[in-house]
Amino acid sequence: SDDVARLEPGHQREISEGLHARFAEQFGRRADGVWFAPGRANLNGEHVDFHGGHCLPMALAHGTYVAAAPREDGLLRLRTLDPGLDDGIQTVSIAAIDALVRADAGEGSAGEAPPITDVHSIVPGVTSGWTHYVAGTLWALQQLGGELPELAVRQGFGADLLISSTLPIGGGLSSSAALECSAMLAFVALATPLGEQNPGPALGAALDDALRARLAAACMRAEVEVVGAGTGGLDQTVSLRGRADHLVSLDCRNFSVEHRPTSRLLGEHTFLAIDTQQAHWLGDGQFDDRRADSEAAMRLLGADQLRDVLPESPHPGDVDAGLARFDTLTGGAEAIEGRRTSACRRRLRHALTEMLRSEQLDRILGDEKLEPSAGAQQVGHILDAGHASMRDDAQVSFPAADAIVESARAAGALGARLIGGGFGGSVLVLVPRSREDDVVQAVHRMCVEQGFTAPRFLHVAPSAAARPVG
Ligand code: GAF
Repeated sequence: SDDVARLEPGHQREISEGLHARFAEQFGRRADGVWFAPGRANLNGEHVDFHGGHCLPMALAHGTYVAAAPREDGLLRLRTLDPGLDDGIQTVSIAAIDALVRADAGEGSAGEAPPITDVHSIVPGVTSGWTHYVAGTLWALQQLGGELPELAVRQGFGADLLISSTLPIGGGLSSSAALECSAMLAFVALATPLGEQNPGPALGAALDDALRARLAAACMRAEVEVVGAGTGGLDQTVSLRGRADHLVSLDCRNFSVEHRPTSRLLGEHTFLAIDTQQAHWLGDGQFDDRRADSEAAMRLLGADQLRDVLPESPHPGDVDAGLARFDTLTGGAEAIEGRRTSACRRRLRHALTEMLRSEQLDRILGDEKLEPSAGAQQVGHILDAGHASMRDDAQVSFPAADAIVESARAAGALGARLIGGGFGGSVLVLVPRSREDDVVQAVHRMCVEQGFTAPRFLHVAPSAAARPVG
């Protein structure tokens, strides 16, 4: 029907030109360029990046655009065009952010500033809400420049930024990382020797994979240390290191990346993301709570990271063995580290089975002898198993996501699961191209009938990494 909401990625050139025009209106000067960073959908590997697990994400065509021009007074002036967030131009002082992070790390004098890890205690006028992500990114780049002269931020650098996104904000498709990574490229281009030597589109070519990996780590620091959200690096990695028509096969033990072509799998099939319109926010404590359960299990097992509980090429029996060891070590106690044992065991089971599923998927995607439709069937089953694990073991799903998964399958999808951190966000569906519209219509109708907010649909085509676009 006509009221189905589809989110289109738009035309990069038109978006970039429009942003240049709005920038001139807003700031009364010309932008030096526009930088883009994609959101992501993750086929498998949720809540395992911070445990050294294996993830299989892809970069989306949807993402965040930043138009920017430098200033020389150490101030960031930021405006977002997102109607839900726009509150006019926000001004942030980078020197103040630095002082706050130092005080939090115990390097400043006591009482100098409230701890920045508590989002609500950040002092007004320094930064608030979404502006943390941008300010934190520049702060993290400054830290990185301490090690890498080509990324040293020049003294007194500041910037005007105008931001616009084709992603749903808080929709579980990595709008936060897309904001960090697009701002990061703008800052690298405008503030560092690397940008000076490689102006405009040349910057894209100057960013080799090793450098992109370091920038991803810096974006992650921004989110962990400045925003105070326990992100594990998956989102920033795929945004900066994804590739068109490929999945990223990401080993979070060392953040090494390989690319797996999707052309065979996606010949007759396609991915669809369904934004439930139940916004999630990583900083609200629920994500960290799940993470703390699994970390308690990790310490009980004496592992540095949960990935170490499994051998190099794990099999289902290895998951059972890990759980059996957990049971022996808890010895029937109701709590470990003051957390419910049963909850910690579920988080452990999610992490271990999720890691196993990534290995299985990686094998399927790499198997050139497998007939494509048989491969798609197998991928579909693994998506379904991933959803069950998100719902029953990680316990991060919610009624609208469960109902959408069911409805998509009933309408012809090969598999579907909740992706991202959970407690809101999006469902990823694998569907024969010929059935995509049936799935969209059926899910929309079901949501209206059951009283869920009408979802929004995004066609997912694995796309290129963050880059300068205009
Ligand atoms: C969020 C986090 F930011 C990621 O690091 C990852 O943990 C994900 O949730 C769950 O897999 O997006």
